[in-house]
Amino acid sequence: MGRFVEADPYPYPFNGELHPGNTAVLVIDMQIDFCGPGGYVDKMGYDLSLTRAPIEPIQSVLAAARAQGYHVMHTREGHRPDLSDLPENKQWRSRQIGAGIGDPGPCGKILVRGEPGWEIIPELAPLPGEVVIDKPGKGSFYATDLDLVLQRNRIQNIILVGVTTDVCVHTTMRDANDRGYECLLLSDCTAATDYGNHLAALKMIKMQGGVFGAVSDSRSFIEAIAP
Ligand code: C5J
Repeated sequence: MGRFVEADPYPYPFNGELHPGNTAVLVIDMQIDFCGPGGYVDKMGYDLSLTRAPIEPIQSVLAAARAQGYHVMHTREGHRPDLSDLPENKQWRSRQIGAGIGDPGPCGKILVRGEPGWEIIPELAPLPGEVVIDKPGKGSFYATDLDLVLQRNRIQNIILVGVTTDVCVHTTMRDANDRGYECLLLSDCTAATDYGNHLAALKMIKMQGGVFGAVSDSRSFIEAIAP
């Protein structure tokens, strides 16, 4: 008798082994730069209501997960203050849309570690003792020790929430899947800067019998982990 989350295209996880000892909720990039006024996404002119929509559902998931003793980990996208880890082409492209990474903005230098915009939003602030991974790229494994931390904690299942569905969340999910982690994305706990991209990203996961894992929502996950 395993424990499963109602999910699409299969009940998650595949083996029914869902418990606090082997499962982490990974909160991706819920930073002011992605969902706060004056941050990177706002400077690019995208609709902040899209990237703010997951805040409440994530709060509910974290409360339930923490109450049951599940691991909760967070990531922050950002570059060193001297920008020595910022690829020239990434900076160039961001400047084309008026939100140059490393350039000054209303929330300090955009996507730079230590600046106000780089902070995780207060509504989802990590609790003391929760792992926070600083990443220079879109994926959470690239140039970080996330894999080491997951291995040391014997994590097999990753529950993905955060922003953006089509960029950092998807890149992380694809990479995690290749590394053998069993992945679940909670659709109402993620968002993209374009709603069509959000839907397309969800669809991609569910192809081929769940090519990158499965998709569910906050309510189903909370129900499944209830004692
Ligand atoms: C982006 C992210 N979209 N966290 N970053 O640049 O998805």
